[in-house]
Amino acid sequence: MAQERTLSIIKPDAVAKNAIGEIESRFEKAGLSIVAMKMLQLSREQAEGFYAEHKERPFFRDLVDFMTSGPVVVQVLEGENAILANRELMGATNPREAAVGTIRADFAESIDANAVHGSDSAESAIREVDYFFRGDEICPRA
Ligand code: RTP
Ligand code: MG
Repeated sequence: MAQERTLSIIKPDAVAKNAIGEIESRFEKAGLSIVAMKMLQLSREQAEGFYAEHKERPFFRDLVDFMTSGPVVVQVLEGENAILANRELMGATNPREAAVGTIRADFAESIDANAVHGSDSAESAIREVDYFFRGDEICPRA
């Protein structure tokens, strides 16, 4: 299986409930390596640009309001099949539909405050990693 990189965000709800460490631990225990990370307070412009694919959707304003409501932690995860592996760790978008043991089942409150983001395709991962990190901010494992 190919080594991949994916962009992960710990959203404001999970940061507010002091779940950063537990969530990062799930990535590491699953064999994904954190090769870049930073904490940010997103501006509206940053959040709108990141979620530009959703700008015509009815939930877009709520999504931007939520993503700018407090600090987030953004990280690049690297490992075998990292994009799908991270999506499986996250669980379904709506925590009520998320499988037992997933991050969203354990930490998310609602479809809006749903704890984490993860890139959904190889193309998205490249765009999203580039959106938050310069090349020299990524530190691959030797
Ligand atoms: P994400 O992009 O945050 O990883 O989540 P996702 O792929 O599972 O879901 P996506 O369809 O990309 O939607 C992005 C975020 O928008 C919010 N959302 N609200 N009210 C709604 O129907 C609705 N649908 C989506 C969620 O917070 C979702 O994570
Ligand atoms: Mg998405």
